[in-house]
Amino acid sequence: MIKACLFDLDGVIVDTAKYHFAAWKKMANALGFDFSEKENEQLKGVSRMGSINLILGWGGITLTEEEKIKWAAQKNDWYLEFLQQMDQKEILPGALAFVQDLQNKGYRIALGSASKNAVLALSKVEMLHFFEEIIDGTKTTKSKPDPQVFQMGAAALDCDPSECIVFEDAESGVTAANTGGFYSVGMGSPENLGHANLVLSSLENITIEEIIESVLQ
Ligand code: B16
Ligand code: MG
Repeated sequence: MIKACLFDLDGVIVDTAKYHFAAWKKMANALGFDFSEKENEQLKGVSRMGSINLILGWGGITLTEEEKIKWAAQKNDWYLEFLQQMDQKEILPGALAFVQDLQNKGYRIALGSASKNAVLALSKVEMLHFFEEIIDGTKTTKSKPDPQVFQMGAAALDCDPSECIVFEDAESGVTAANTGGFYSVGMGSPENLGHANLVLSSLENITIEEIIESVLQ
């Protein structure tokens, strides 16, 4: 029996990827190089320090650990400037109504995100109150595809992974869910999310009952 839904944040509830991209681009440009939107796709679900390592690799730049920490903090300041301007318009299509419906029906709801800014982003779009538990980058020690973030979410809700559905837009996030024994719904394209139990392009025009029927079969 499904009791809970665990949601990734960026790419599932809100589209913060465009702000991460803009802030990382600013850093790359300041260091004298650029990277593409296609390369940016690879950063989805990747932690802050994991992201800077990938980006510096694309620019062929070597920095000391101390310099990396300084640039990652600068990127985060730029990212926070974008976050401050966010409002409910940034919620991805269907996400608000879907989560509201889950709450009305008594499902447990938690967040499982790599971001250390998850609480702020959820507050800006006025969705923080829906989430009973928030497991984010301030609490985890292992990155997706490790299932830790979702295992912690399930444990906090006192549910078994087999009673939870994970909603994820990143390939590594779907792998994390599957490895942890969760049902998985990939948000995006079957091209890279084909390993999910179900792939959806958005949370619009779909009910939790339809999703459960599909993932359980
Ligand atoms: P922060 P998610 C992830 O969010 C983003 O997809 C990824 O691009 C970002 O680097 C990561 O959070 C860390 O974010 O710098 O705010 O701690 O998809 O796991 O909700
Ligand atoms: Mg994501």
